[in-house]
Amino acid sequence: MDLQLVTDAIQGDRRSIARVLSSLENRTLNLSDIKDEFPSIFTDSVQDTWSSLAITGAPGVGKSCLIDKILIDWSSKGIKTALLAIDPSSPRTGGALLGDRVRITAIDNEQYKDLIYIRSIATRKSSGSAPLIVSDMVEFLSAIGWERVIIETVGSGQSEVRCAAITDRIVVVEGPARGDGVQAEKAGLLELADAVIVNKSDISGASQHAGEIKESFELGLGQTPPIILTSALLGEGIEEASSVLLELEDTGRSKKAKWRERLLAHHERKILESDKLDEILHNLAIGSTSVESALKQLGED
Ligand SMILES: Nc1nc2c(ncn2[C@@H]2O[C@H](COP(=O)(O)OP(=O)(O)O)[C@@H](O)[C@H]2O)c(=O)[nH]1
Ligand SMILES: [Mg+2]
Repeated sequence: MDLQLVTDAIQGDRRSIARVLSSLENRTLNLSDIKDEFPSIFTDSVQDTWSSLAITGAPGVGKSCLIDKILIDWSSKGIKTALLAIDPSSPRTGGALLGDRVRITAIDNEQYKDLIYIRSIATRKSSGSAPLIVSDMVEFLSAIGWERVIIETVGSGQSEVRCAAITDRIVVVEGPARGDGVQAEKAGLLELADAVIVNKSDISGASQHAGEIKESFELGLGQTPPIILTSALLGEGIEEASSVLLELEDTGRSKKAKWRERLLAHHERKILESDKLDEILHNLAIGSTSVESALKQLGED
């Protein structure tokens, strides 16, 4: 491990932070090794609030625009916030990142730029378990002084849901109603939500959709979390959204669902990062072992 690099990152050098995050991403550096060398930065201080928040929802609902407004609000309050934008599809230099650069204007503000760190992650590139790579990055950023870490992720696909579940809180962003109500697939994500934001309130159907979501919580998803209407475009509801999110409580309701996802993420990492994986896959392929015994062998680490 490049001790100087990690030291520089801890001291706040942006390029070193980026390089450490890249090393965590491509698994040339393990968070556990950083912990061994620099145990003092990983104090488990008793927190009375969250340190990581996932903002998740379908592409185009306005997550990046909302996050931009929230970053501006939080940095005006002096809160240091890092954003990890997870883009499952595009390579690092692809269009999505450039698009997000346009949407995230907060970073261009001289007054706030020291309080904001933005990085996008193309999870498809990573060989390991995406949720836990993101989890390592979040833990590192928190340890080096980023008070709040936001993860922007598309809320579909198991890996993306799991990336959200590694955070302390989850916010689901929705758009106006499209006439299909709240479907089962969406209900699975809403089950994890500590708050729901219905964005694009400047377009008709937003408050109707907020009502549908509220109803679906009342009809079975359990305790209703805060449901906030916003327009990132017009700046409406942003103040409420940023202050609700800042103080967001852990909905007891979502605890078990989150732990289920985290457990699966750890299980996946255990399999994907096992030294024996290659050999076991070979044995499975030639039919010399069974899935049952493969799992048993993988569980022995
Ligand atoms: N009408 C309207 N459009 C919005 C609003 N928020 C974002 N948009 C637009 O929706 C599109 C997608 O926004 P973006 O933040 O990139 O969505 P993301 O994919 O969820 O991150 C962009 O063209 C935005 O200008 C809003 O509150 N109202
Ligand atoms: Mg986005």
